[in-house]
Amino acid sequence: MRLMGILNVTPDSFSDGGLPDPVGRGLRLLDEGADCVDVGGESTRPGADPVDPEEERRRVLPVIAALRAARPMATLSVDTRRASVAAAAIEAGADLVNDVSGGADPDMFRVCAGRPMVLMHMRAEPRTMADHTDYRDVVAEVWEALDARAAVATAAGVGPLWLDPGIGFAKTPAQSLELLRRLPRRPRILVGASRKRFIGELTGQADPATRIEGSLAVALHCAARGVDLLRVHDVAATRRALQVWAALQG
Ligand code: HH2
Repeated sequence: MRLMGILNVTPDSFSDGGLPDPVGRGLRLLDEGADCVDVGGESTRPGADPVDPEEERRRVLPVIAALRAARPMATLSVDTRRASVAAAAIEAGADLVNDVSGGADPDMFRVCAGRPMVLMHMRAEPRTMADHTDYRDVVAEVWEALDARAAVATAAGVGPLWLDPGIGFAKTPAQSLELLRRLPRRPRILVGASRKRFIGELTGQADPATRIEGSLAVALHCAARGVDLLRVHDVAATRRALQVWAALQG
């Protein structure tokens, strides 16, 4: 399984906001075995207000450019919902776009044509998504919605695509668990569950930074389900847990 290391260049991300040295952290994630570093300039935690695109660009572009200069061969992604930010990030050296809105910006697929992309499922906006958790069958509806977005992206020439059920995005903790329990077996699934709230609810840990063991349990579950790409904060620990798990599989 491949790992996408999380690098938030934000003052307010739920677990790792306000990093003093984002470039140094990005380099460390690569040294720890991340296959890709995902640079984001907007917190999308439940209830978060949107960030002005100009400010988002100001946060992510220098970090992407510095990582690209230091590691010409590394794979870098930009975590953004805005086509203007995506275009500037690609110009600065990003290889792919990770879009938590699944390509809601009407210009996004044009910007991403000819490139790999991550499409994540959510409903509404981070600020309001906690009010949109009414599903008949969360697993069926999420994957149907993702397949529909993937068809539009493919028709626009975007690909290969990684599809992500959006753990915690317009999902209750119970729905996040259900999506993980019933992950489909298909190629190119990405899961981002690292340090998220459903883990804290299970273990009674309010502080996201302490939720590492629960995050590793999810990582091993995803490995057993054949998930291709895992988006994590704790790259070194996840890599070590997966090494032992892989050896146990023979
Ligand atoms: N989760 C977050 C952000 N981006 N992208 C994908 N593809 N999948 C996810 O599950 C996902 C994501 C939220 O986590 P984080 O970046 O750690 O926090 P914040 O949004 O507060 O910056």
